[in-house]
Amino acid sequence: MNGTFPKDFIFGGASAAYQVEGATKEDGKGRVLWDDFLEKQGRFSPDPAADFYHHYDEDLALSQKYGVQALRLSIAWSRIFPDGDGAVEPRGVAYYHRVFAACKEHHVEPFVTLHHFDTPEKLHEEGDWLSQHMLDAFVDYAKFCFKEFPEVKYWITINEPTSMAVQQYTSGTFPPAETGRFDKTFQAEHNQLVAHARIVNAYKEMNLGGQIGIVHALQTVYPYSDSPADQHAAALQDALENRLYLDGSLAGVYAPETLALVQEIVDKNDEPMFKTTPEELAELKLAATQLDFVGVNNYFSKWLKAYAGASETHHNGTGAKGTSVSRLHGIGEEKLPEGIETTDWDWPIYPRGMHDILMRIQNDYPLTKAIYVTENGIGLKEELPAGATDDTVIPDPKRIDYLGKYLNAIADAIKDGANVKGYFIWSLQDQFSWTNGYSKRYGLFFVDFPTQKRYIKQSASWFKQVSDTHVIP
Ligand code: BGP
Repeated sequence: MNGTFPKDFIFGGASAAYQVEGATKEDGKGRVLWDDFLEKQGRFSPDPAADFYHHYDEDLALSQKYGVQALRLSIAWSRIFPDGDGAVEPRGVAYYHRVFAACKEHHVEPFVTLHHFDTPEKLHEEGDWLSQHMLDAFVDYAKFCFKEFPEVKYWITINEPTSMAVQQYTSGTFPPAETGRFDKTFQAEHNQLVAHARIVNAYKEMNLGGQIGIVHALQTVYPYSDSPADQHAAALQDALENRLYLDGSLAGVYAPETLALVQEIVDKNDEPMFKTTPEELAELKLAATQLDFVGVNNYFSKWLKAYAGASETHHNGTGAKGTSVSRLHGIGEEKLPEGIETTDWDWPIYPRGMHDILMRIQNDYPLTKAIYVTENGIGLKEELPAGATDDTVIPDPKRIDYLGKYLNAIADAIKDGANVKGYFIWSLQDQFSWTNGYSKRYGLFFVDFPTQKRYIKQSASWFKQVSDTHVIP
């Protein structure tokens, strides 16, 4: 315990436009893939979320007060281009200028994601990441942002290409909610990497002096046992969720062993392999040499057991502990070894997995210049105590315990040679969760959604101490 961090290590908070802004119908914002999907599902609405659209100044003031030195936030593409391309909505552009000005005023450095799961509806209907028009429109939107917002010095192209593709086409928890389509999953993964590479290469040509990176969801995958069959299942799951992306974005080339694992998955599911062109592969290669940093989102790890049956998944989106199921045909079955604690949403708490993924990037992807942990945190069921006043502090000892363990794992990785430059807690304030709604709270700041009042959690003061001292208490 008592890990320490280098003096220039940044402590930040993280968010995403659709999860915090609310105001989804305000100031000409265009519709996105989620609007219809959530309306039809009828479980929860993206409005008001944390109403960051109107409360950004308050949240940035709290950030400054509680040692949050940087904020990871995303631009809602459809606030700027309501249809994805074509006419610009000036009110959306003006809003982000106001947000970045407030960041400056409160000494909070913005790290800005261009795509965080919120494809404009028209482009989604054309096939989302499977459509070449989507790729072109995304590159144009990115270049527009680079020119329009010189106040931003840290850009992130895409948030979690893997989890977007897997949830859209394998587990079906994201729109268009298809299941078991590994061919589409891999094609969408590759296409996102191509779009990412084009943007990195364009940004470097524009010579704007800032930095650009990508953010990956990286669940460390371990075999359930030492048996060769379980080890192979882990390798297949790792190829699906981690390896293809890491290769494509950090090495700039898909290793033959990675492609063999992907081929095995699609063959076993009678589906075609994803397609590439020589031009795309050259773009990936160039981008990997120019990338400034990689963001790692790590919350949990997975254990894989061999499995020969049909694909079967159940997403625990309510916090009913023990209900998650993931068995994928041609890959394997997730099974938790004895003794590993989980959250109410069945996410295994395993700080060692954070250490291992950071070391893997450092050791296996030598082109990587810097690593940021761009998301980590714990979702909890939390309530405002009856009779709460403005000064009420929400106790969250479980979060402090989780953060302490994961930060220690990061400090250990730094000691072992990983070039980790910063940590962003998911999340800055309580937010709307894509598949879990409003009951899974992650924030340092509690948001009472009906009144939009903010309350401090105990973890915020703890976080300030870590940020001020760079030592884990
Ligand atoms: C990441 C996403 C975030 C956020 C987080 C927590 O995958 O980038 O947008 O949602 O996970 O996930 P959840 O809200 O499902 O608990």
